[in-house]
Amino acid sequence: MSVVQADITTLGVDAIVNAANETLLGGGGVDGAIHRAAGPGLLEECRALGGCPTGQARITGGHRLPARFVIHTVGPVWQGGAAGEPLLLASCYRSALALAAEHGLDTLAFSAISTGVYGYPAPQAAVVAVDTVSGFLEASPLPRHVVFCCFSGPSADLHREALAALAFQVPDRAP
Ligand code: AR6
Repeated sequence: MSVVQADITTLGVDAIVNAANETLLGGGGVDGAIHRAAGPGLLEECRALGGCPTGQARITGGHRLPARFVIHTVGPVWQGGAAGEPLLLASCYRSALALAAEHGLDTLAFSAISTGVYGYPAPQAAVVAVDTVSGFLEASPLPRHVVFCCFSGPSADLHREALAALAFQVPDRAP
């Protein structure tokens, strides 16, 4: 796992993960940037998918992006934290990782799902992201590399801190 501060539409990875909405028909934020960079073929492919429930993920081609695929996931809208948001956010990461593994993908870059328009507090979201990805990678050979692609410096710092905190966790298995 690594952290980069970048525009996710510039990354030449196997797949980038989009923070979409349930319609999968585009929007603002990273979703808008991905659709603009990918071109109209992406919207056409998304239309055929018929939407995606919160916490799940769908895969499309990358069209004009340097990434070969886009995995679209729908994060929870933050409602205070007692409406299942952490479980739904973790499910987004796991669903995207499972699709990447199914498609034999090596390198996957995540945007910080739900932390923009959907209002999920960025520090808590970074911990869910890093812990969930770490747990998945322990049990699965693919993907081999996961990049947390952060748009801002503070977001990148939060993901680096969450990664550093992993190193201090006591393993829950007996040696
Ligand atoms: N590259 C990487 N990260 C980005 C980029 C980019 N080009 N642009 C924004 N971010 P958001 P959400 C970061 O709002 O909260 C859309 O309208 C941004 O700084 O894009 O899951 C959808 O259609 C933030 O940290 O997604 C939905 O309706 C993170 O991406 C809704 O917004 C996510 O912010 C989804 O909201």
